[in-house]
Formats: sequence, structure tokens, C-alpha cells
Amino acid sequence: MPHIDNDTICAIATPPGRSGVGIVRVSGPLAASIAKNILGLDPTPRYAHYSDFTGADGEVLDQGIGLFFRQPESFTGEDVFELQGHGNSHVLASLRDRILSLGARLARPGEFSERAFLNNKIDLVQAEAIADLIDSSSQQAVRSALRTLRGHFSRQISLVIEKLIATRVDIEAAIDFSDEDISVISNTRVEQSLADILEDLDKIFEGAQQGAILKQGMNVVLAGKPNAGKSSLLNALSGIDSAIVTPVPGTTRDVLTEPITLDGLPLNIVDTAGLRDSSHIVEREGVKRAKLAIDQADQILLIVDQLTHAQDTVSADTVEKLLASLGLIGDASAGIGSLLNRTTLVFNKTDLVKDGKTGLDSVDCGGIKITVINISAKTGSGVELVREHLKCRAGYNPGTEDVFVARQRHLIALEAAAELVKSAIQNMDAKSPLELLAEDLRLAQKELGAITGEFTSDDLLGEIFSTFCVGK
Ligand SMILES: Nc1nc2c(ncn2[C@@H]2O[C@H](COP(=O)(O)OP(=O)(O)O)[C@@H](O)[C@H]2O)c(=O)[nH]1
Ligand SMILES: [Mg+2]
Repeated sequence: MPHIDNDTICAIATPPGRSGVGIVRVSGPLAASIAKNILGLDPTPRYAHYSDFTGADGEVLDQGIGLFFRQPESFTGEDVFELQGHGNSHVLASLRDRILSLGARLARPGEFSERAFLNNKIDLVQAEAIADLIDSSSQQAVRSALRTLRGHFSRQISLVIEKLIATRVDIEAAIDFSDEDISVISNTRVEQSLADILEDLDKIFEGAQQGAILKQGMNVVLAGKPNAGKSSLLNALSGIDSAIVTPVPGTTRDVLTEPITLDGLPLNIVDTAGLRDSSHIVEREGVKRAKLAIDQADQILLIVDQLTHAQDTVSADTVEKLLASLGLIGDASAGIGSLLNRTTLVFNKTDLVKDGKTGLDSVDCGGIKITVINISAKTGSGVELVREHLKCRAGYNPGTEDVFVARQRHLIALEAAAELVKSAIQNMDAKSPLELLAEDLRLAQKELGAITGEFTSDDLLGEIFSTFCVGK
């Protein structure tokens, strides 16, 4: 555990700019004396003091509410003093400077939450959930962050840790008695608990994965020939006219990104220049950037003008030819497999084809299933199918119970713990020495402990808290 600084920290906690109320926070042993200096009285804990906020020479810097919390009953677990004044940056700066002159220092980003963590007011996932809540880009993301903040994720992890400990106790006891040639370990009981633990871990992983999807979203790139209707689809998906649509091929030359949310799932829809050989220097640069965006995309919607490609002739061969004609295969930048795995074919302009296909289809490309969707970006027909398909591709299932906001590090630790439990089960089946089993379970417990911050390196803590806002 890193040591806890016992100096007093201070930060403006509200964003810069004008607002109704502006808040300055103080945490640490000097909080009470700072409060006394500024309010002119000994603050009563948890009492809203309406007061002048005075400067060093008794001048009034602002007027508002002063709140004092006596440790350990505060957010950080230390003495905390909060000034709620007016949301003006000069006012707040003068209050902050006054507090600094009374012996506090400026807080680092996330230092209040870090102290809350170090003083055991919250665990590490809860601290992370605070930052994730503030960064949430949808209602669903907010809900899952709140669930984590309120301890649901931590409780589920703790339950599994308890089960792991109970099983370890059984096994360690058996190891101690192994000389006496009596079987004190009930194999079926251990087998059952291990299966049970694995099931729990799978369930938590599912909830955490949904949370991670909600947090990270997905980059979806619209690609295709000029005039296929990429910009029109961007506008149809986002519901606003952000991209310029004209009948002139080569209209879009920049990479244009529009954030949208589908049922709470955040997506960045990226419109690109149509892929063709062009002699125009600006368009050539646009095509270069489009290819870069395609390389980095989570999902690629390949838009094809129905008039230029009869839909009933779509086969694996067509798909490859299409990709080749766009210059997407042939260069070694990304393997065709990685490209196909991320690609969906969108046949556009169904409104122009008499009795044209509608709905959703798929073709098999050497074992990779490519979805084909028929749409009209102009009339909106089939656009809902594109939305549903993207949700599905993101692995998004809003129906899942217990969605926790989660980070990549949680997913990695959960997976590692599950692997170790699987290895323990294998060792059990293979009748390996019990010590091996015990070691697997010890390491699994350590992985889970790293999630909640029980076993976490100082470096990782520094990394986590440094991404927080100042004042949180
Ligand atoms: N009839 C019809 N025209 C479309 C459709 N989608 C796009 N267009 C037209 O095709 C032209 C090119 O569209 P645009 O979105 O700029 O294509 P981009 O070059 O791929 O971005 C414009 O004149 C659009 O109005 C569609 O579904 N039906
Ligand atoms: Mg365009």
C-alpha cells in the first residue's frame, strides 16, 4: 500500500467558466482551521453555514455555503471543507489562493478519490467508477457506472474471493494431513465449488464486458466508391445533416466523425472519401486517410450502389473483387481475414431498383460470414437493420442483468482468474499434487484482488488516478 500523504489538499471542483455555483474543496488536517479562517467561526460538522468567505485582510471574497465534514465521516475519510460560492473563475481562483495561503497545496488529478481509496472509503473499482460516471456518454453508461460505484461489482468479486478462500482452506488442510494417508479432502465438494466459481466468473465477465462496451463504444467506418451513398447513410444514422451530400463523385474528402448512441451504446460513425484513383491532390489525400480509418475501424460498412452491382450475384468472389476494386486488398497492411471479419456489405439505393431485394442476407467468404444489408439511405428503408446489426456486432445486449461499468484491466483480470480456476480443475482431474491446485487458486484470488485494489502496484494506482479530473 502506498503511504497516505497527510498534508492538506485543495482544488476547484467545478469546471472552469460561468456557472450558478462554483465549488472549492479542501481535504486534510488543516481543513477545520482553514474553515475557521474563512467563515470566521468553528464549523459544525455536516451543518450548512451560510456565510461571507473572507480574505486575509477581512475583505469579502464571496458569499455562500461552507460545509465541514469531520473525519472519518467524509468522502476522503479525512477532515473535509467545501465552499459553495458563485461560479465565476476569478471568485473561485481567489478562494483557492486564500486556502493555499492557509497552508494547503493544490491537489493532483484524482487525489481526493485516491485518498478515499487509501482510507478504505471506497475500493479501486468504485474509484474508477467515479471517473467513468463523470465520463459517461449515455444514460445506460451512467446506470452501469452507478451500479459499480454503489458496490455491486465489488460485492460479486468479493463473493467469488470468499468461495476461493473456502476451497483453498479445504485443499490446504488436505495438504497438511497428506502424510497420514487419510483422504480428508472431498473431491466432489472441491470439484463442485470450482465449477461454481467458474460459473460465477463467467457471469461477472459477461456483465463487465457489456459495461466495457458501453464505456468504449465502437468505431464504425463507412467505406465505398464515390457516390455509393456513404454520406447519406451517415446522415440517416445520425439523424442530422452533418455530411455534405451531392451527386458529384468525390464530394467527401475529409474524414468526418459523428458520435451517435444506439440504445445507450456509443458509436463513432466515420464518413470517408470514396475510394478511387484520383489525380486530384486533395482527393488523393482523402483516399489515403480513408484507408487509414478503415485499418483502424472496429467495424466497416462497405456501401455499394445497387445500380452498379446486381445483388443476386453476390458471392465470396464478388466480395473479394469489391474489396480489390477499392484497393483494400493487395496491400499487406491488414490481412484479408481481419478485413472480412469487420466488414458488412450494405447495398444502397434499393428505391431505384424495381423489385430489388430488401432485408438482410449473408454470404460465406472462406468460412467468414459476411452480412449483406439492403437499404435506401434516401427513404430510410433498412437503416434500422443497420442499427440492429451494429449493436449485435458490438456484442451489445442491453437485456443483460448486472451490467457493471468495467475497464479493460478488469476484463483481463477476470479472464486470467477464470483460466487459473480451469487449470485447477484440470489439475484435479489429472490427480496432480494438491500443491499445484492450491497455487492456481492462490493466483486466481490475487487476480481478483487486483480488481478491487487489494493487491495493486503503486504504479498502476498512479496511472489510474492521474486520468481523473482535478477536484475529484
Ligand atoms: N435514389 C437514391 N439516391 C441516393 C441514395 N443514397 C444516396 N443517394 C444519392 O447519391 C448521391 C451520392 O450520395 P452521397 O451520400 O454523397 O455518396 P458518397 O459519395 O458515398 O458519400 C447523392 O446525389 C445522393 O442523393 C439512395 O438510397 N437512393
Ligand atoms: Mg460522401
